[in-house]
Amino acid sequence: MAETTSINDVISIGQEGDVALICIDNPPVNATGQAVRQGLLDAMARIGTSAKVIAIYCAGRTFVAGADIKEFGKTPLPPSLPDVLNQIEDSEIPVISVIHGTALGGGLELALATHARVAIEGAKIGLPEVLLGLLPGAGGTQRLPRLSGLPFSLDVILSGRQVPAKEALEKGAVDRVMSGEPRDVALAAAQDVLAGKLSTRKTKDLTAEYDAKVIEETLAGVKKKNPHLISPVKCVEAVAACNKPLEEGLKVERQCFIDCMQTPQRAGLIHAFFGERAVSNIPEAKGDTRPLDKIGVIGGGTMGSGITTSCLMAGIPVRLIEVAQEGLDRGVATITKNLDGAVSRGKMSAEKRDAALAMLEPSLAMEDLADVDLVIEAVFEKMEIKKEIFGKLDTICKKGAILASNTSYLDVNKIAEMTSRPEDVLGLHFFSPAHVMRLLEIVQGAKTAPDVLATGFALAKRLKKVGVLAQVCDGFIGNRILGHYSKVNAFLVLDGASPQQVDDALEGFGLAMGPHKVGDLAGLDIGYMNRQRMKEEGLDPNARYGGDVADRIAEKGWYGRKTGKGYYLYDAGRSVPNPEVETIIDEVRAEKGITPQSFTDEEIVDRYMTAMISEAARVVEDGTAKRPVDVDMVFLFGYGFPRFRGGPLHYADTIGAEELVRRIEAYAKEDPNYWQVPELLRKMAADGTTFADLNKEG
Ligand code: 3H9
Repeated sequence: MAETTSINDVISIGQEGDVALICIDNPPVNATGQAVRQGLLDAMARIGTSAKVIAIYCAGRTFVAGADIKEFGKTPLPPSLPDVLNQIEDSEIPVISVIHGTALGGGLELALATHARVAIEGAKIGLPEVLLGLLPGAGGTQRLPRLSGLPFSLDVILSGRQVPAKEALEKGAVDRVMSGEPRDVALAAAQDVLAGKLSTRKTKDLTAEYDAKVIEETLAGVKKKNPHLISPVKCVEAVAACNKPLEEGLKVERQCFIDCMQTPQRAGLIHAFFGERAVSNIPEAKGDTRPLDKIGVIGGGTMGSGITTSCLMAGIPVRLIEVAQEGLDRGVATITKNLDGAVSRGKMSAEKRDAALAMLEPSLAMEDLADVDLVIEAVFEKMEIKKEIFGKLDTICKKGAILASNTSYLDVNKIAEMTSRPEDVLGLHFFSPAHVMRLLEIVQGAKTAPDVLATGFALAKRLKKVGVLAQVCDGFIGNRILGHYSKVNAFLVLDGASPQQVDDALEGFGLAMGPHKVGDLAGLDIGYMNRQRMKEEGLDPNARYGGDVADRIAEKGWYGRKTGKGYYLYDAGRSVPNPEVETIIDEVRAEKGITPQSFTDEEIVDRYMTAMISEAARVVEDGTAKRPVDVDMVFLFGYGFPRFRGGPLHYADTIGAEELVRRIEAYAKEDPNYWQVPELLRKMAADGTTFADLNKEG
């Protein structure tokens, strides 16, 4: 084998006869950081005219997965990626690229700037910049349409999806699919170039077929689908310049890229990208784990069935326990329906569904849990029932089995006390529908063993969920914060806003659905039952009770969508505000002597978000959440918080602690019991700390 020469820490070159091989080795994903960019230029210069063809390939698990996202938001260091790629494209010596793993973003753009592309079987290509609030900024919007046409390019750029090698070949984005190790394929393909068996050309010399109507329709569609997002519009704007000479098109692309880079949406989406990974990048998630070869689920209701579906989809056999045959049959039917839905949405094949169902063992006997590695209890939310079940599990389950409760609010320590092995007990709080929602709160009890906790994270990973560590308290991270800020909806309605105005204002902020619509969807009986529970447990005597309107609606049997009536009336897929709710609101206001005031949409959003941030700050302050980013991910993956805002505490930093304290103090003049400044926020306002700073410390 020929010798290799290091250009710098991440780039090396080798020569085999007339072929020069450039290897990028920048773990973990060969991102095009400054050293890669500079190294590529230096390698090209070093090779000079000593070779007749140059092949670029990567070491490690993947081809270049994009620009180095960690560099974004900092002062850019030269050379820029577009400059490097233009120089590669301008090379008089043909340059080819060999893709294995994923060629994403700047990685695919590098390949598009070379003169031919070879994908290794199993490789995928994509331009996922839009998912980070950006657009391909190193020629992707100009070169892909020249190779693969407008409709395919717009689809790839706007969806951010990963395209399999076979499809990429069909669309002309790659020229060949081969099998083998990247270096071997690079050498073989380069030799084919020399032998005239693989042709090369400069992408910039090709003309993109242009269709103004396609651009127009795509733009209209994008604005309708994502009215809040800036980058999809900028993507279309940049692609629309692909009929200009490359240099001009690249200038338009550059400007669009810079416009996106400066938006808070870019910062929010990149926070979400790293946050998703940061939540499990903690010592508690690492270390030894226990086996997860067979799982028991107790309860075949919506939650139990969803959890079972999720485990089966991940290939883990499940024993599902119910007390009565009817309940068990219902559970199996729900699981079958969930899996059928996954097939019809293209998430799994019919064969995989059949294999998943074959791994389900329904049973009426708790004793059948004797050999499972993990039990997830998902029964009715009553402490007495849970205690009874855990007492029984203690006598049935094998030594070392993990006993988990899917409780959404209750004290995991009290549940653990019912067993002789509290170290094996933890909370695994799934979100409905459990086979779809990606959040899993992993609740650490006072005595939970480290390997039990780490197994919770291992389970999240196997189920492709985002596991977030939470400590015990009423509602853990998410429901505790929800319990606090949802009162603001009620207060806003009591004080003068209509449920629809509150919903519209918050949808304008980016929530997929306003809180009253969510209530109608989830069932208004659930909130009602929870308020009754809170009453039984003794409310804060000074608290203003805002639940009267919601209570009266629920007491009429209007539970939302499932009864066709709630805050809205539902008929044949359409909904309109329920006029009878207006009457109820008027009655309650009159009884309480409230003179309605008017709120702007901005005031509604400010109050709602300030309430959410206040409780979120307390959750960080008392350690229920490890860091602000953990709260953010709970809201992105469990509560439909707009991803482009990064999460409530990332958003809080855009307002600033000082302003938040000022707002709370102003609202406190109306209701000093509800609006109280969290100590953490007061301290942050005084010393200028941000939640981002706390993430770094934590
Ligand atoms: C772009 O290219 C802009 C250009 O158009 C224009 C420029 C001018 N940078 O996900 P994983 C880290 S924008 C820095 O767990 P997997 C990640 O944080 C970019 N770091 O592995 C993690 O670190 P840690 C367009 C990155 O196998 C580690 O790598 N490209 C980057 O499940 C492993 O990641 C993208 O958006 C990066 N670009 O998935 C692709 N990517 O171990 C983004 C990853 O410390 N990346 N890291 O937690 C991905 O989609 C996935 O990481 C990938 C691998 C599919 C590649």
